[in-house]
Amino acid sequence: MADLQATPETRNLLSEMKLLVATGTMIGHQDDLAYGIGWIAPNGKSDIYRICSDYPAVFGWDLGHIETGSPVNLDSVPFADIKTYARQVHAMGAINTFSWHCNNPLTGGSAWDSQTPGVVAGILPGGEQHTRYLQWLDQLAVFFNELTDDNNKPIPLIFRPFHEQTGDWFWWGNTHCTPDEFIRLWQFTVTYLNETKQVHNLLWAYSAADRFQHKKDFMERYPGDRYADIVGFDQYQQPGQSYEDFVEAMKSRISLLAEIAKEHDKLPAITEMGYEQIPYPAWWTHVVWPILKDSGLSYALFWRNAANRPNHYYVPYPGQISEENFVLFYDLPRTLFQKDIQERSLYDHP
Ligand code: BMA
Repeated sequence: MADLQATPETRNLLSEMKLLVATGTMIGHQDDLAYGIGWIAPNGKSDIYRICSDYPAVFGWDLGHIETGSPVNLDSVPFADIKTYARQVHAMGAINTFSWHCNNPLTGGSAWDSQTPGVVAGILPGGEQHTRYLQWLDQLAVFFNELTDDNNKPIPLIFRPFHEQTGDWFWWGNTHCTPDEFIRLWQFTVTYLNETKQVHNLLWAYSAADRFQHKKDFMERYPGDRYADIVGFDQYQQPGQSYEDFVEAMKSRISLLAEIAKEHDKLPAITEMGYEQIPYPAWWTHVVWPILKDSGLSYALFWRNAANRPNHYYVPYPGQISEENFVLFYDLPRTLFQKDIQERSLYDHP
């Protein structure tokens, strides 16, 4: 494990997730409890629940802007609410995963502000923004350490920082730092949170963009087996892309990922996926299921249903054209939702 001092519950989560792969692939949704189409909490709940009377097995949240001290994240979800949701998720035996679209520490711009060179180099030890980066990690550590359950134990979670690093749109992307700088940033972050801040409830997910053709491209910025628990990538069906093309592209990357996961003893996942607006009524059973069914993936996380951005949604809501097909997808024995995993006691340590 990336954290040799991980809590028993965190270790147990990883072992249980590994065992669960034999049963199926968990289905996840970003910001599922926070908002959806036509509602924002507390006036509504889970678009997936509205359709299936069940929740996803994996819930994604984003910590972007926590580093600024802001009370709300980059998509306007209050961090206090994210904590409440994450506790609910844990109480129902499901899994939380956190990404971090953190601002550019040099310019103060967003995660996508990638034009100024040298940002990663600047936050490494010895760099001019290093102290600022430590303050950011301190804020993260407070959040993770405060995320406790009813027995005051830290809630295990998946942390997926610096994602899509094989692309160039974030300031930590592949054309903005060398592989060595990226790897040093990752390793420093793990060590600082684990050892200096005593955060011991994290599984670390190394999550690439769909910009890799060969194992070596994926592995170019991999921080090493000592620094990751989960390996994954993000890929979306693009407008105009044929279904056959998308299924093929996904399958060939998944087979590379499966080899990597096996060789390095890591858990494979699709850390982000989707087809914006799901314009194809049978997308779930005809496109997603062929991709997932023999994949050996732990989970696939579908992106958010933005309440305030019409047309930016990735799972159906009541009335959406793929709603009925999603229920068929839900009913497949090897797509795992909250009710399928609640009895597994993923966190219990005998
Ligand atoms: C992107 C979009 C943005 C959002 C960001 C972080 O894919 O959904 O609207 O701000 O993710 O959640």
